[in-house]
Amino acid sequence: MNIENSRIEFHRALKSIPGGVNSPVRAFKSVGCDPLIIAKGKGSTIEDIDGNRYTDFVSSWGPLIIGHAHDDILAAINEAAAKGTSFGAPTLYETLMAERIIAMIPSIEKVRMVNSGTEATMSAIRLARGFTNRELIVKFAGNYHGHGDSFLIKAGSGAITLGLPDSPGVTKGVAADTLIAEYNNLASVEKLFAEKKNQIAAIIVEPVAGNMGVVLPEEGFLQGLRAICTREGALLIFDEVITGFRLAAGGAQEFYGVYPDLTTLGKIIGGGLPVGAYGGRKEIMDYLAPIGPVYQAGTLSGNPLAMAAGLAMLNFLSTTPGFYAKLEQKADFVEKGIRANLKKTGVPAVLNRVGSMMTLFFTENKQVTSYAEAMKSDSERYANYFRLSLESGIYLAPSQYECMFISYAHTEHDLQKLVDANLEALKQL
Ligand code: HOZ
Repeated sequence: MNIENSRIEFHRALKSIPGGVNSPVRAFKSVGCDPLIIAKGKGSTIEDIDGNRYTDFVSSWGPLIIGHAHDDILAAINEAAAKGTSFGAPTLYETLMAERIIAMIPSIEKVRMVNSGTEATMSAIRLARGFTNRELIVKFAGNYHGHGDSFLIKAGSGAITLGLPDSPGVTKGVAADTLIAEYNNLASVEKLFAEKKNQIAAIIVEPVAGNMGVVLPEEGFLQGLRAICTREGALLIFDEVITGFRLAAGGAQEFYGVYPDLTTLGKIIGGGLPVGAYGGRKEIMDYLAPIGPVYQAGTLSGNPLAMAAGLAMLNFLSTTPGFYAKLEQKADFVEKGIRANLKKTGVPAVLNRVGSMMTLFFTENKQVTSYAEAMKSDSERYANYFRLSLESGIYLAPSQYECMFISYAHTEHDLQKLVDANLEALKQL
């Protein structure tokens, strides 16, 4: 595989962009090679600037659930762009988007659009603090909620990939307001509430952890968080930036039947354009300015291009008959294939999957249900696996601690190619 142009261009970027990238995991640091510079994508395939083609299982880290450059999304963006790209004033697109989100996500009665998942989570905790008049938040080790200061404590995603779960630059004061509990461990949450009676504003959680690799909530975990919050007068925030519109039309909350007070959204909702949103119960959302005292704003919030792309995306998901059943079938095919390969080769690994998100953890452990278990994975082995997969034309997340996403655009041929490449790579590990 010739990747000379990618190499040259990455080294050029290193001179003008910190680490050569605008988001750390993209630098491929933990997989021991230089990143590919991507030229274009269509459907399930991406092409680098050397002309190499790969079947893409990163899907822009989640947003592209119907593949790259989908015709409906391109048409919607073009139509919106022709009318103007930003007004800093209300547009009809925003109301249509809000109405669509409210119709799809069960617990959302009102919603505010922002520009990224990070903005959504930062705003949601400010709102939770303002509404409850309490200061502390509980987050889970290995969960990732974007790069807001309050969340860069035992953070997942690029932060664990690069060994920076507690970032310098976060003040001691901010760090002290974030309490850390263990995912899938209700006792660790109860302990914090007992120690900090009437001081905790909210629990924020990825209902399915996707940023320490995929870790599923155990039976009763989400229900337990709901019960604790209700009992203690704290708000439950589901960070559905990854799971929203992915596990089901109504996200993880519909999938598991547990309903938070606030939900944060991003990724799929923008159809591949930068967007985020947070929403929830009316009485909480009406605590936001201009009708309430909690401030949050943004020049490009509700941007017409992003709204148009997102509406086209949500329209596709909700009008395509059997969309989620078909996605499940595709993901199930991959799961069965990889499990059979693991059996054949005897490589010790755990495959965690729910719906179209999964992670293959290289570990001697029998299960991965917690941050501690996820961290026991052999990331060197993953790096090797990643490079072997790339050689076979399969583009995976360049980190053991991210998800592999199956999209609606993946064909039977793509999925078989993935399973075959997986077998070849396992044999060579
Ligand atoms: N934080 C993202 C993955 N969970 C990575 C974003 C990117 O590098 O584009």
